[in-house]
Amino acid sequence: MSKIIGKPIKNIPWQDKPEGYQMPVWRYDANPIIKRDAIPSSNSIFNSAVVPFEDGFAGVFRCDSKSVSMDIFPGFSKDGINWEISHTPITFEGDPEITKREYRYDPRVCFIEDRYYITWCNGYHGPTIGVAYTFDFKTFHQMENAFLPYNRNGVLFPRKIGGNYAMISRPSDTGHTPFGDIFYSVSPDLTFWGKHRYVMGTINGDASAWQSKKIGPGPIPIETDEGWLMIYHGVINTCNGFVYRMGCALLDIDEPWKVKARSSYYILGPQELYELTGDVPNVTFPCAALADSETGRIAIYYGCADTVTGLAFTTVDELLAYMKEHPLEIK
Ligand code: BMA
Repeated sequence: MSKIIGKPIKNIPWQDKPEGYQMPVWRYDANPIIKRDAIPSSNSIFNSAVVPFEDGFAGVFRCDSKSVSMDIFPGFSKDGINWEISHTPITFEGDPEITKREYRYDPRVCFIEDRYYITWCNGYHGPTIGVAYTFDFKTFHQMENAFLPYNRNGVLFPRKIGGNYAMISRPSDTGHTPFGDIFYSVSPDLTFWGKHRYVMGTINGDASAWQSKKIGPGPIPIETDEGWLMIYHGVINTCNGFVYRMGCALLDIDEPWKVKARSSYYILGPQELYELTGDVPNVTFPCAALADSETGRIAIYYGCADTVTGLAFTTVDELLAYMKEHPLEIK
């Protein structure tokens, strides 16, 4: 048994693995948990992030509007499954140069020390990584953008590493980026970021073709006694466009740019109708994972076909065993 390091989450949403199920990640049987029109203005609600909060859960949700603008909205839940999402987007306090909104999407939420940090893909003359914090999911304070454009998918680590805050991200271009690798950066103050290190990239050839076009970080990495468990997205380009699946890797605990293990097989991909069809077909895009240190249970929240939000389950042992069973050679 491997151990998740962190607080227990007694009320983590959970269903047991169906009898005889072959894959290491299984879906909630009443997916999708959030429908596209869950708030009056929304065209779609997907790629969203949740964390334990008070005696339940809070989250930041990507709700694209019926004008198909992208913004992020706070929400609360008692059980992590039924969500009350605000009908108005987050407004940020901070330097007006930084808080003025172009677009906001694909949020992540990370509790560090005493507050909840939010990172997201923030329009600032091109996509970059927005950073903000909140204590209560009511008042939000925006900080400087972490990087120069262009970057999407900035994901914080839940504690300082080697004395610094740490983030993994995926540098990109202005469009639908036909490339993408994962990099690691550190900061003493969550404002100035540097010491950028390459973590891992795409895999060419048939060793792991599902991640041949681009990869990018997903949920906040999960601390375990074997290293940081990283769930990420991997993309292949097909004659019908990009297909987004999920994979997992294990990063060194003190030097997380060093990859200790990575699975050649994906852990979940578009197979159910709500993942195969929607505004952007064939997308399963993880943005959050709850991890219970007492039981090793993990609940993954993921966007389905850029339209609705799904929930899936696994355990730390399932993912570590899967990486051993289907290893990718680390170069
Ligand atoms: C990425 C982001 C995600 C989206 C995905 C598939 O580049 O825009 O928000 O889920 O494409 O469309």
